[in-house]
Amino acid sequence: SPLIRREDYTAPAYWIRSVDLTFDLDPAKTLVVNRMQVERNPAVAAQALRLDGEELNLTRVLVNGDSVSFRVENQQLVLDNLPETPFTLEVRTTCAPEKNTQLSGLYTSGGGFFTQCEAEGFRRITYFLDRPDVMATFSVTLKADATKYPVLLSNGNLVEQGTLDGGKHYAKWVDPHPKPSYLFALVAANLVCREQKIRARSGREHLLQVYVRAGDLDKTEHAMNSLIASVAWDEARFGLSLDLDRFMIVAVSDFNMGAMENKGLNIFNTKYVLANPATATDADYAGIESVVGHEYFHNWTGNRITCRDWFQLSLKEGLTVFRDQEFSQDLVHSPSARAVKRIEDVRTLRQHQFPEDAGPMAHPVRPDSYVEINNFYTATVYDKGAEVVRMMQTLVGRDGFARGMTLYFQRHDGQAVTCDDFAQAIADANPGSALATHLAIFKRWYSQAGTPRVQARGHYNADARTYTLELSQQGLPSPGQPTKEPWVIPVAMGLIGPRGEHLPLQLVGEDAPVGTERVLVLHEERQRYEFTGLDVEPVPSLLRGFSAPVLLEDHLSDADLLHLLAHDADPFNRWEAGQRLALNRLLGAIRTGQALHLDAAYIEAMRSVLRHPTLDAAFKELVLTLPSEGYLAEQLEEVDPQRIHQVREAARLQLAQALHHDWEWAFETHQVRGGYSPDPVSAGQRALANLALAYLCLGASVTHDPVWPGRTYQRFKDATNMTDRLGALSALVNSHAELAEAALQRFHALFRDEALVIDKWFALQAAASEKDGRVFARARQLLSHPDFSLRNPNRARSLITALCFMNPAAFHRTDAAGYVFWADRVLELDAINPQLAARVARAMDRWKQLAEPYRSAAREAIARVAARAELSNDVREIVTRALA
Ligand code: B3K
Ligand code: ZN
Repeated sequence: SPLIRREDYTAPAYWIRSVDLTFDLDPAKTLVVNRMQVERNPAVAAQALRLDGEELNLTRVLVNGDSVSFRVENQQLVLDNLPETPFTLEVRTTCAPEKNTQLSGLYTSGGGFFTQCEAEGFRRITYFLDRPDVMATFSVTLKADATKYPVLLSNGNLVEQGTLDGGKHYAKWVDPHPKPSYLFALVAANLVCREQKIRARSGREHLLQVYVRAGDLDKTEHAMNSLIASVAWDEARFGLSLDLDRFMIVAVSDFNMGAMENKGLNIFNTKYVLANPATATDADYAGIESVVGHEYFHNWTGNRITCRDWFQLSLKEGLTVFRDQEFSQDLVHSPSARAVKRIEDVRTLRQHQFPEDAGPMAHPVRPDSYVEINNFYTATVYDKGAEVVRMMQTLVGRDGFARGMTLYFQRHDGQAVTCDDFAQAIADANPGSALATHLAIFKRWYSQAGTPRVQARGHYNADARTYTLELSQQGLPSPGQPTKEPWVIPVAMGLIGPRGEHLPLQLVGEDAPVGTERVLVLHEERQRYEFTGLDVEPVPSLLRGFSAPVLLEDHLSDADLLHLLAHDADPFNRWEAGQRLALNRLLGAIRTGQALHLDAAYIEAMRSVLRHPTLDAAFKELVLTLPSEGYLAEQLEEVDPQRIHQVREAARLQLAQALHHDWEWAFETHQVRGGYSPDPVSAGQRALANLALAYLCLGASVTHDPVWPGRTYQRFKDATNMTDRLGALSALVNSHAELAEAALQRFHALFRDEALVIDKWFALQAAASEKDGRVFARARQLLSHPDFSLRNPNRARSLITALCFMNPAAFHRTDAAGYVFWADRVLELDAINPQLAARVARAMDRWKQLAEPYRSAAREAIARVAARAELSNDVREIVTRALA
């Protein structure tokens, strides 16, 4: 299957201006009548019309009502000798939704019909120019059995509905906004909805609806509230209002990813809609808020302005992730709660995007080539893409960025554009800004893969009262990119004095200090900054708020880090200092092979954060959580996952023991009374109480004192919300307490009918802290549990992703059984759902980093998958790159 290259882009030879679709819906055989208004694109040389199609049965082709000759070539429908003037093309096809296990195109789930078209699923519904730069207005008529499928939905406005013969009914929907085919959607199912009318600032009324299965209506309040908040936020922050009378969200339980921003008809994985206190955790509530926001924000960034081609994917995804991150931050009011969200986002970036950017799948934010576009919905395109947008905002300021967005919409509303167009608009709205000045260099963030390394060295000259900071940058080779040029790197920074004071920042040549925080813009390989007027030697606080997605080597000592942990005004860097202190200790023990001993200075620093009178509980929980095994692995040249696990577990145990009384205190003092609310303050208290409980149970696993496991089991039984119940269960399971088995059984019995909770039950067991191979053995057994299935993506992920991605010590075994498990699942899944199989395949991305015997065994497992003849393009691309 061929490599598609960005530089080969050409405009389409034809435009499709409008589409009229009629669906006669039947699970075994759905008839699709597709009438298109087509015209030649005069800007392109005359040529045949080639419409994309996949797994379709073609029954008829008419041009202006007459049958014509046609051929099907490489799955495309090819038509020659077409009229010079605009014409009507009618194509009739059938497809089999119930056989569509890939969940791309039109498929059935829980007895209803649903669609997923991005990126190239529309061609599995009908023949079309299935590319994002072809935008058409859609009118859609759905016909289906009235009893089985009482709800019939598509994009836009409902213009007609009625009954038909044979127990059927129909509905006709018209979407006034031209859109690319990837934004098409339909739903035909037995659903109920929560609805709410809202009045926008403009005075326009909108109907908001959340559709779910009949038993789930009591789990839709939070999604609706999140949607209402999203509409208000986009108006307030960017002046963007809803452009439709009706906006619908539909939940479906079989779905390949989180959700999809189809125009006016967002289709969601149930995981990102359904929540009530009994079934959903605080993290679930937060996830729903950000995904509802994300899909809603796509209405402007993605739908009104879309991508010219799929290489520009980050144009909509990076920007929309940035917008949903800002939305969640703006919903909370304290600066520290904002910082907590930022820390979580950075943790995700480092956990997923940094390894991606250092491995065989490394690619620029705007990729240069792909085999299967679905493989490029990546952490790089999404999360690094969001960081690129965030850096633009840092360089032009918040108001400047809002001006840039306004210009972007003035210039490009209704168009399919490129990442260059976006960056140009932000820069043009901010002439004289660092972004405008260095735009060409800045855009290397779109073209160069890999995480830049930034070195910082400071020198204090007491006689001259100056502090010299030298910053340099370097990029390592990545696939297809042996050398790198400098990036534009905004470094937000401050200088902290010996008493914890924030020193005024005045560079040599400036008349006066410019506050106590500023942004240095590194755009050359090496730059020096000389700060003046300093009577004391400062500790630098660099890259505040993680102002650029880089690896910083600042050569700070332990004493410097302890100082920042105690005094930095920037909460992100305060957290970072705590993580660095832990990293230094853990990496030291991992590298030398010596036993870990956490020193008194570190323990005391952790104690004073935990006991701090004013810091937020949520922030404390983040500081007291050690860097993950995956993050530790990324810091090492050669990775022994068992050694990492051993050392990290030793550190956890020492924190459990040394801070025993502090954990007891933390648990007792962070109980949330009253009804459940997912607000950040109560969520933070629950998070800290649950962390305390985990440490208390861990401590008890060596003392054999039954008190805390007993209290934890009681709390598990009495819990009135899922966060506390799952927290207690997790504390028991992860400390291998005797009561864990009883609790697991009870949990399953309580929630046997709640699919999303049963997913948690599988995931908790598969991601549990490994001990003597028991967790792996359990995970393998769970494959044959009656509730397990590879056909439902959430369920498949609950076991496989939890084991292969989230549990390195259970997965990487000296007997290679984890890799055998992985290869078997990838091959099984590939026959059902290649997109999902390719995701799972990426668990082996970093195999070259592994020490022996893991490395050879991993290579063998990947080679076994690659050797399979009937592999999908999706999986083949991943394993080929891994072996390259
Ligand atoms: N745009 C969709 C992702 C589609 C993935 C296709 N494999 C969801 C989102 O990013 O909002
Ligand atoms: Zn998106």
